[in-house]
Amino acid sequence: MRNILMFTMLLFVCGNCNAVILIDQNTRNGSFETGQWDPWGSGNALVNDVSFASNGSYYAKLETITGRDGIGQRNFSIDKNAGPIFAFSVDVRNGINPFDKLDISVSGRTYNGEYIYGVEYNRFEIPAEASNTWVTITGTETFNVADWQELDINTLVFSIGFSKTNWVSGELLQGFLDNIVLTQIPEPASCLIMTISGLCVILRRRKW
Ligand SMILES: [Ca+2]
Repeated sequence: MRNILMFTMLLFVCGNCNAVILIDQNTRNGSFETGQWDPWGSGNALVNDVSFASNGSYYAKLETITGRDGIGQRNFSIDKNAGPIFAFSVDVRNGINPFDKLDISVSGRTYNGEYIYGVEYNRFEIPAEASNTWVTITGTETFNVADWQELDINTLVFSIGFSKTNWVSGELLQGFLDNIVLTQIPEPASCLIMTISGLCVILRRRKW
């Protein structure tokens, strides 16, 4: 029984092994609590309202008459050895005239300047309940191995973009973002090797 518990604990630990936080409420202004856009590309406005924010007191308001609006970050310090998988979590809420789509992507360029991006197509329908409450959208972006090897990590960009299908020219659209988290997580294969290695250490110590 004790061995089962240890093995379960090991699996749990390795589920998060070597995960690198790139953006969260304490890192790179993931919750907008500095009251400044930096290092995000600027949107319409940062609003200080603790009664409305999803996390802390500030949230980002994006407002446009051009049909789409977004924010992003670049100039990450990325360790390629930490793996080609990125997990994200974004809190979204609709304004009075809502967007209906949210596109979230991690992209970059090869050393030759070719544009590459994660294999997932992360376009989300913003659910109707986002008009009354914050909705958390999560997912991953994974670069295939060949792309990851060729990626110039200095070009990596994380972007979040609102849009609306059937947008009418001149229509004012509004949406809110808060509590944004981006992590770089190790490949499952690497984790499995670490899990097996850890298990071997346990078994050796117990002389199984
Ligand atoms: Ca916040």
